[in-house]
Amino acid sequence: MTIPLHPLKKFTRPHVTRTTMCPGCGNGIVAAAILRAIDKLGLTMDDFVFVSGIGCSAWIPSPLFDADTLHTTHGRPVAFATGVKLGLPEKNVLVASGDGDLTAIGGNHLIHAARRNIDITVVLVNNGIYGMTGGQTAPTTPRGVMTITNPYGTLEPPFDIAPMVAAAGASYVARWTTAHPRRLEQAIVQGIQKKGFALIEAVSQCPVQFGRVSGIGKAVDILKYFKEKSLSLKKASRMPLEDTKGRILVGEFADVEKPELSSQLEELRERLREEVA
Ligand SMILES: Cc1ncc(C[n+]2csc(CCOP(=O)(O)OP(=O)(O)O)c2C)c(N)n1
Ligand code: SF4
Ligand SMILES: [Mg+2]
Repeated sequence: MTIPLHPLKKFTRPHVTRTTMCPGCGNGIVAAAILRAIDKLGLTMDDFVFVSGIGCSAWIPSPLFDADTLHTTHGRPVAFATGVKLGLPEKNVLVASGDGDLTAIGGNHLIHAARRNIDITVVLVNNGIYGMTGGQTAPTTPRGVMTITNPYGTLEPPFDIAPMVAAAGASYVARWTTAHPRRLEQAIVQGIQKKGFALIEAVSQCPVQFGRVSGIGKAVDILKYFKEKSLSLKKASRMPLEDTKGRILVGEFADVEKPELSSQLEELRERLREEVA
């Protein structure tokens, strides 16, 4: 009897048979959404360079994806990805990393890449906490949640990542949760196709740290919570602002055409070459 291979197996390294993720972690849903998006577009792993930082979510592409992957230092994947895109403009450069990595230590890289509108796709896994290092408060941790670094409850308000990156200048921004895997996949398709900076915020579950400290519970409880709390931007726009408080707004926050950095630099190089010829 032949056992059929998983349709996404062609994208993963044959010798990697285990993951670093805990059971119930949302990272598997996000990884599958990325790979299905690539499959849907008819692209291969040779069309991509994947870049990640440090954290549980940074293990999504590396070592699992059978591709060129850069597992970089904490907070720096967007900076590395910028270098890769400028050196290899023909490649799709996709960053997959966590909320702490990309909005705490790496926050300035993120907003400046959005401002520059460089053609990179960022899949940001927002699990509301530093998962890998034991559950410290992240810039995304909701107010009041008791973490090991805020044992009396987090006092600071969290970043609202998707609108923040849209305001910084990104061409494409969407937010979905791991309870919307097909919407997530479609947003990644859009992000890869967009010529410009694309951010897909994947609100995801960390049952081991966030589920425990927030009191929401196990993976299934968090997924149910995401379903209940999600509100589409379309519906929200027809509601009084007060009624949208405490909801997870999902949908597309930006989808615009504007000048992109790597092609502008290429044009500039071409012009200068002509001028000195
Ligand atoms: C310069 C530096 N500072 C701090 C750390 C410790 N560190 C590693 S991962 C991490 C946070 C990861 O959180 P996040 O990006 O949200 O990823 P998650 O584990 O939640 O997926 C921290 C603080 C480090 N590795 N390097
Ligand atoms: S600690 Fe949380 S984010 Fe990290 S692998 Fe486990 S469940 Fe996932
Ligand atoms: Mg995190």
